[in-house]
Amino acid sequence: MEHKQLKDFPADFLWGSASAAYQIEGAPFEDGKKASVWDNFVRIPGKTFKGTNGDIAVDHYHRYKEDVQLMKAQGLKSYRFSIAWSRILPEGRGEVNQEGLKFYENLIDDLVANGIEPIVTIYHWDLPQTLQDLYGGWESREIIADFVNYAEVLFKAFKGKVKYWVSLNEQNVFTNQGWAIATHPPGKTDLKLFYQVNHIANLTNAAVINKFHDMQMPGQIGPSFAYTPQYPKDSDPMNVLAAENAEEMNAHFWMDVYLYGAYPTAALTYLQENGLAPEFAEGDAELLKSAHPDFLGINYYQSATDAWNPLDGGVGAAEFNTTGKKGTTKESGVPGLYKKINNPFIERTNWDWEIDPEGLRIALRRITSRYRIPVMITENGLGEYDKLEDGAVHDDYRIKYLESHVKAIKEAMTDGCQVIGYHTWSFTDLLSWLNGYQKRYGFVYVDQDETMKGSLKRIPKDSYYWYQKIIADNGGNL
Ligand code: BGP
Repeated sequence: MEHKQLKDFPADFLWGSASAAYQIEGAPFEDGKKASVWDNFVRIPGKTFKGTNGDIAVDHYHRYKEDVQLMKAQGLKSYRFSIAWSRILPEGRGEVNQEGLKFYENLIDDLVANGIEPIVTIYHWDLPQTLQDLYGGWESREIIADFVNYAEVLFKAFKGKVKYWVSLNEQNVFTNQGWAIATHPPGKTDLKLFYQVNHIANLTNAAVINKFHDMQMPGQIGPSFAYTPQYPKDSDPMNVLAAENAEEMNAHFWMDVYLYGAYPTAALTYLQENGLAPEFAEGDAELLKSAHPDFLGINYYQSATDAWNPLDGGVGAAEFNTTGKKGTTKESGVPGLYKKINNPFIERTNWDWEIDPEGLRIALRRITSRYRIPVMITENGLGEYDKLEDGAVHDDYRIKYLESHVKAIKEAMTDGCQVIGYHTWSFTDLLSWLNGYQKRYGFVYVDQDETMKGSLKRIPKDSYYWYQKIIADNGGNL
């Protein structure tokens, strides 16, 4: 659709930015916190880029006040951050660690006092190690009760102060990387287990959403899904089918469960045929159907393009580009379903992530057509090498990226999509799980190098000032 005029953003639009506990806080064992699975996984040689870890991260735990002041000065309306489960319940269950709770209470109070809406992610991947050891973490249904109990502690503590809650961050990413391709903890490659773990995560997500609604919490809750809309290589019907397969297996497979409480038909048939389908216990189907998120969080970074990939001689899985060398990503796919190819119409980052603002509009349109639910963009951003020159970072490439994506949202909203907020990834520079500190996303540069040394000084980049203006104009001046 081409519009003669684009709609204005609503006055209460949440212009925000985001982060996650492990990637910014540091202080992994302070004030009673115990290890999460990430505290240990990063110490396995070869798992992260140059062995980087979050021991210091960007020291947000000690510098949160300074960070909030930078947010305020920028004019941020909302800030999405996650809570580290093992700060609240060091062993995942049992007694609440009041000092851990206090840290987040202070942060939330500081945000509210400075006019910034706190948006809390309950789970951004840092599972308490004790629960992993005790029953295999997400591999056991025991996690459902433990997770709901942990969330209830947060709901009670922050009722009325926090209005927006994200249940699970990128369930599709942490289950896939943890149990299918071994790049996240617990580092397994077992497809059958991956689908079972994911099923348990679905049940957990449903249970926590129900808990929130049963407690009549003021506000809204929803999961954040990493959505990569799929395109066919061309109009060859086999390539169109390949893209349908990829969309079904990688998108509907999660979003249908969140919004309809059931797995999509073709995906489930495929899993059953291959002996991979999740096992349903009594009551599972009802639980999934009973939960209704208030909004859908979307983390959008890129689109993907697919071609047919035959069972016989097709391309299989490949490693990600964690080197930051453009063009080094190998072809990958699932034989019998699809293979991912380079889209010749789209630019790529140095990590081979496709830069496609139109893809965000397409994503929002598809969600609106299929699910008719308000969307909160919970992540969007550009990871690049940034250079500090004479005390400044001229990240015009990031401004270009973000501006084109904000415009795509405006167009989607003019098409009729309901979008309640936009959160860039990330506010300050932070630890990229697998790519260390060299792949930077922030509005605020942090003096910290790959050896995890540096003054940790905060320096606003050019993009910081660009967003300041966007917020002040309510996105009017694109
Ligand atoms: C998302 C995660 C974030 C963040 C981002 C950038 O998948 O939710 O935590 O890491 O991706 O990814 P990366 O650091 O791999 O570039």
